[in-house]
Amino acid sequence: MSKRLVVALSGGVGGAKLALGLSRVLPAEELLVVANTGDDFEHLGLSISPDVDTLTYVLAGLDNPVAGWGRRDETWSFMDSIGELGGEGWFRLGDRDLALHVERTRRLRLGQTLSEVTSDICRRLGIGVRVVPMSDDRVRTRVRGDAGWIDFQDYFVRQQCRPVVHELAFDGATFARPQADIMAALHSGDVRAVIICPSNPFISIEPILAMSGMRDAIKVSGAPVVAVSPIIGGQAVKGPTAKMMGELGLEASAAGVAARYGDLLDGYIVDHADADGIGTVGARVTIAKTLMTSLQDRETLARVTLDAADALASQR
Ligand code: FO1
Repeated sequence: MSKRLVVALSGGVGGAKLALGLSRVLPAEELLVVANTGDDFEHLGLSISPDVDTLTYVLAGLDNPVAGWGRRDETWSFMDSIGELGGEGWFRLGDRDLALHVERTRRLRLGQTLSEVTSDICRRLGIGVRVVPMSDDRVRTRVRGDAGWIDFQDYFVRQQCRPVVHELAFDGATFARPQADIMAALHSGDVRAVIICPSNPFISIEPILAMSGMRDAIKVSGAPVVAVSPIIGGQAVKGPTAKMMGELGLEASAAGVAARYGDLLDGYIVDHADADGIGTVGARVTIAKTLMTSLQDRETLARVTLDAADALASQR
């Protein structure tokens, strides 16, 4: 039985782009996307899972192509009214998006797990690929700024990433159990590749890797681990990656991200803009166009990443 399952780790908008590319070049049953849940929070009495929802909307073709998060064709009546009533309007919930949060919250309160709810919602939205929250246990990314510890969405959305980041913490990660389907896949012996999508390594990928047993399971899978750099030309395509790296005293570069992943990486896909400075990272470097603006870009980068993994596997 040749190794046929691709396990992708994803968070945020950049990760979802590559996940879409992978979903278009692989049969649905050969792709499992692990969604970061460190960005989750309770807001307006609702359980919000932004990275799960971004993946869901992108894979269902329902995403807002401008923002990258939330749904297209949105209306904002709920937000208008919440403002009138003195409620919190800083975290924008469109009327269609709101239905997902309300329904998920209802089911969670009935005792369903986040992965059960996610699986049913993906099925109802016609998604064949498995979108699996990294854990059904609570993990929360927290940021220590000058004013002390704050919740992730407060940092990222309410304060628009302005606070200087002195430290990050993933509350609950050491106790959280990686979701069972993920661990079963990684222990199946059938994994073709583990792909780390071009997400912010700190806020989207590290919460996944911080869970006890996750790094070991990736190693035990025997699959080549290939990451796509989220930095192009020393800048993040979107979001605070470069700013955060500088504030955490790390080199805000493609090489800096590879160093952060350490010996986990076998392959690393780097943009042409960073080819010269990449030097000798511990992984085999492939130079490619990593900026994804078109659907074709997403598919091409997915193929490049899979080819890099297959080349590594053939040398094993
Ligand atoms: N990001 C923003 O910058 N502003 C928002 O108002 C906002 C609302 C929002 C609603 C639902 C959702 O699933 C995501 C949303 N995001 C918003 C994005 C979200 O904060 C980030 O995508 C992740 O948490 C980090 O990648």
